[in-house]
Amino acid sequence: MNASDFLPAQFNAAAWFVDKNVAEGRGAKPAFLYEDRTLTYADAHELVNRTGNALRELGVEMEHRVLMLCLDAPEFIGTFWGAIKIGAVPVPVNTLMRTTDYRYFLEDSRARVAVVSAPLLAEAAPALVEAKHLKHVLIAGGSHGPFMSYEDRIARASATLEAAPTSRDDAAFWQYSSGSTGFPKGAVHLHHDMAVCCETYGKQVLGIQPTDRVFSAAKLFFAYGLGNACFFPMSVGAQSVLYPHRPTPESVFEIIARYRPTLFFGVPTLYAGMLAVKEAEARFDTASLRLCVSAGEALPDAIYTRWRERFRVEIIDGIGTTEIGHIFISNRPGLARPGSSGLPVPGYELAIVDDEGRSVPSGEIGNLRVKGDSTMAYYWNKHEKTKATLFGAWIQTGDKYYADEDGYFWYCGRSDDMLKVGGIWVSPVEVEATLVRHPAVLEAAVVGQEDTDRLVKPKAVIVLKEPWKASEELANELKTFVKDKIAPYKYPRWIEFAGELPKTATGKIQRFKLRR
Ligand code: 3UK
Repeated sequence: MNASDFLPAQFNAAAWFVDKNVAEGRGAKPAFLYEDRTLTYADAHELVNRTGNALRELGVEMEHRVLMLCLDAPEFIGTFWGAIKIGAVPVPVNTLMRTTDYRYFLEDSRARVAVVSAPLLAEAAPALVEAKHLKHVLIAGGSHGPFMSYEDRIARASATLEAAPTSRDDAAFWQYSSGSTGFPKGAVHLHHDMAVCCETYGKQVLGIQPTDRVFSAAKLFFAYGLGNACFFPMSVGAQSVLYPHRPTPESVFEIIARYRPTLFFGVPTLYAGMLAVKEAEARFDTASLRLCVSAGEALPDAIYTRWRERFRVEIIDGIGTTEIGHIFISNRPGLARPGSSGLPVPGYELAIVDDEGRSVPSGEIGNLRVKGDSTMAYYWNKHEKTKATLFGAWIQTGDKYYADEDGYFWYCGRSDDMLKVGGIWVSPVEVEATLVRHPAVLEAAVVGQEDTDRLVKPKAVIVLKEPWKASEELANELKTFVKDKIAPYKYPRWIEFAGELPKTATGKIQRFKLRR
């Protein structure tokens, strides 16, 4: 499926996802349920227009980037679509990161304006103050310190705004994706990409309807959360529950019981945590759910089976990537093969190739390649990484897969050393580099190890300097050390001490030997 088959050449994604709901008479329908407020589609439309105008008044023009460090809250919706509507390019970034990460995102994107949710200001402020290209900062939902208030600026801005005459192939938004080495790469997505995801996965797998109400534990800044809680529901005028806090198993059950969503989106680690809540099926009413979705890492079949037994609803596992925008291989309700990623999503073509790009015989493991029109155009300012990832209309995901005789796809690991931990990337190289900053550590190697739920978490193997001695205390100190220095979810859950690390003749750590 190509966007050119169903979208006009002049196309603005905000007009399609926001304005259309109002134009087609759904203005009075609830769009977002946030804390104790309800935003109707008319409210969302007004918020988007006001934000677009406010950004323009601050000098944002077509193609300028707007960095978003936003919680799942109205300012995310207003800024994301408001920027797109004026032809600018919102760049929502991970809210769990550190000041140094934000420094990089601001520098790499050259954002003119940043919109930041107030609770995230403490971590972001030093980076916001220093950023060379940044002209203005808007702070939403609380005290704004030396910066401007988002609410004040949008209150003063006009509520009417015409969509900029963008092309369906203009850049619409970026999302950063981490790799095992080097800095995160900005995946440049075009105005047509989200519409393609809706025509494919949204319609044909979720079968999302105007009567659906969704809740995504995965946040809007992830590609997974953005589809789940924003563009899929908006594509049909459905409702979405926005939760700005950390999704713990208990809080997620409470939201489900309180808001009664029909669709729920989680990651395997969260499903495992929810299954560990004793008597959850008696304490919380989950009867509203018609379907649950898992992505981010492979869903172990035991979690699929236990969830269905206890909550009487299916979890369908599917694989998506930031670069492709959303899910392109997925199980189908009633046809799931537990442990597999499922069948190709209509609209995407799949291939499994060897390292030279030749198809492997069926049933054999190889590199996954995907062809689909929601794929990013390129990585911003990363030409070599773009060439190593895109092959004409095809993209290589970095995953090893095989397809069985019935066409189901089975995940067999990564071709790099990257780990997916609770659905979020962790680079072993970054954790190792952090560990060696501790005075006791001579060398460190980080590898993935499965926990009791068969989900991968980082483990560190450490060689100590003289005269440091291995101890439980030192292990705990090292874990805390990592948590304090980089995004806390990256810390090693286990520390092992060793006399030496396995290395190649050239001195490269052989992580695969430590995995065995
Ligand atoms: C891994 C999976 C096995 C795989 C994502 C849904 O996770 C998303 O995007 P990211 O860019 O990571 C992509 C990588 O994560 N992965 C994701 N889902 C699965 N591995 N089974 C799965 N079900 O390595 C892939 O290359 O963070 C998920 C929708 C949109 C997304 N961006």
